[in-house]
Amino acid sequence: MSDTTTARPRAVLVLNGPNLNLLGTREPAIYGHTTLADIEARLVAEGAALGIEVRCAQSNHEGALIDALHAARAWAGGVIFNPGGYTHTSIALHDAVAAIGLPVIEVHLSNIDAREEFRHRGYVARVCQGSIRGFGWRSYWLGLHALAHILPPPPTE
Ligand code: CA2
Repeated sequence: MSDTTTARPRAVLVLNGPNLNLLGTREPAIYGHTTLADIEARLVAEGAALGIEVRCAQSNHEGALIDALHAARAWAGGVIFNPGGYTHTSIALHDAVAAIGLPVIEVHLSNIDAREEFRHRGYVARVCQGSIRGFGWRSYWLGLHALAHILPPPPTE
C-alpha cells in the first residue's frame, strides 16, 4: 500500500536558465533548431503519457531560478534543470538544489565535457540525482523518463 500523505507528487518542474529562451534562433550547430516552446510542449505531452504533470519556467536571472526551485517544494515531486551558463559559476544554485530536498536532474543540450575547458567545471550537478548531457532536446526527454522511475507510480484502477 502506498503512503499518500508523504508520497512525492507526480508533478515535475522543467526549469531553464539564462539565454535558453533564444533556442532555435541562434547557434543551431550547437543547440539545434528546436525552440524552447517546442521542447516544453513535447515534455508536457510526454508527461501526460507518463501520468506526470509538467510545468515549465525559464529565467535569465539567478534569483528568479532560486525562487522557482524554492516554490517547487510546494507542488513538485522533482525538477529537470538546465542552469545554462550558471552551471559553471553558481554556488547559490548549488545551495538551492541541495536545500529543496527534491530529486533534480541536471540536463544540457550540448556535451559540456567535450566543449571549452571552462564548461568542464560545474557546481549544480554535484547535488543532483544525476545529469544528462549531449542529446539536444532529448536530454530533457531522457530526464523526464528518469524522473518517471523515481516518482511513485500512477494510481492503478
Ligand atoms: O548545453 C547546454 O544546455 C548549456 O546549458 C547551454 C548554455 C551553456 O552556457 C552551457 O555551458 C551548456 C548556454 C545556453 C545558451 O543558449 C543559446 C541558445 C541559442 C542561442 C544562443 C544561446
